Amino acid sequence: MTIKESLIKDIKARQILDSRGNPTIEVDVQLITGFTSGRASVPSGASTGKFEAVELRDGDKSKFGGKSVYKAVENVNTTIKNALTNKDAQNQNEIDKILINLDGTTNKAKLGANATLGVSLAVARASANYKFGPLYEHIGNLYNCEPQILPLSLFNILNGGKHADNSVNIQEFMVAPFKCEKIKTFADALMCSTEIYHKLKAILKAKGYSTAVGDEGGFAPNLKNDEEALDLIMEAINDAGYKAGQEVFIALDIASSEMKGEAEKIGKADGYYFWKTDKYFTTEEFIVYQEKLIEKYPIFSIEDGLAEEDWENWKIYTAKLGNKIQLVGDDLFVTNVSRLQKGIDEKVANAILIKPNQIGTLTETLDAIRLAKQNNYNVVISHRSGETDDTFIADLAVGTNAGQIKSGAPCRIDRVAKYNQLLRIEEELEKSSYTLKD
Ligand code: 2PG
Ligand code: MG
Repeated sequence: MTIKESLIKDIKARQILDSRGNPTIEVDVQLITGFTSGRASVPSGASTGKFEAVELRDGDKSKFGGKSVYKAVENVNTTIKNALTNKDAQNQNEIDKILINLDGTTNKAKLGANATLGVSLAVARASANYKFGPLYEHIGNLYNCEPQILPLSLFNILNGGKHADNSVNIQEFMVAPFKCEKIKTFADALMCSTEIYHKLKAILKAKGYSTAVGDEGGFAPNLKNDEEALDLIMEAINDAGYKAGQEVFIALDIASSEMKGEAEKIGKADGYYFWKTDKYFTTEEFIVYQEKLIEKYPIFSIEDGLAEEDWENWKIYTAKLGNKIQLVGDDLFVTNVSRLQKGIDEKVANAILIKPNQIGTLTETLDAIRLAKQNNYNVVISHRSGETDDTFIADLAVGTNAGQIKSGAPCRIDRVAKYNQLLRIEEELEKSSYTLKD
């Protein structure tokens, strides 16, 4: 009998650090065949959704302030390793099923979604390496499509909310270079975003504002209000020689579950609160506020415009704005097919943010992408605010022809590692197109 060479021989996890200096998990999967292995590490959020799968942390205040992940590492090195040894890495479905069953909870609370995802992604890498092919191609096989779309990229150039210690409430201000005469490829889009980024830096400097950056590499100045951030971005787009609203559009992640939480803290059962500038909105006012922003600025996408449990208002909000712009559910859907299905059934949002660590396995991530696409919801693959040097999401975006990605600023290696990987993929693909729109 010959032994199949793609069987898993060994799995080893370790604790490493993420971009915020917090511990996270890295996993190596070794196959029977000589030198074939795969490595993956897991990112971590700051503005995490209530319904995300569980990120297992030790909670021992004497180590990394309670943030160590030794238990998740141990779960990989014992329970998971025992269950997956001699299983075929090429069968991602079966591997992920074993992980899901081994955990046995609906939110990966037992083993930790950080443990399961690290293994799941490392298996996919080992399998791609086994075939001597690129990861995006392997993902294309799993997803059943031919990878050829480089994603429309949402570059985060100004940080606020829980990602920066400044006066800006909205969490992410992003620029999206659309396909046009000047921007034909992902490489062009990356150049465009860096040019805008550097112009923004010069503008901030000239106004005497700070040019220090937040968690995702965007600038984090203290501004008069959130609209000033949009004014400065408009100026930067213009200074860089691009036409806002024709060549470059703006995307926001309001991350409004945070504003809902802050409203509750000041005793309001309804509404949203900009806690940094002490401005309270009723839900109705908050929707009107966003409508006005859309009228005034070339905003094409708003993520988490309302909070994760505000389903009834989300319906009204989607009915009002859903035919004008892209409305992305992040905390709302948490890469979870049940929550996405509820959104589809109730006509809530029209796009989903995909973060593999919100759900805990690659197969479940692909299921969420598939369900979204089947129902004409746009798909935005996303990093987390705490990142590693792992570039898996770049391959995931192309491997599923997802259409969009956000990976932070065109600055700081934890962010640009993904964009640099997209450059390599674009160079490698014989047939490729930047974005779905021509
Ligand atoms: C988000 C993300 C990534 P975090 O809200 O979309 O930008 O932030 O990882 O902190 O949840
Ligand atoms: Mg978000």
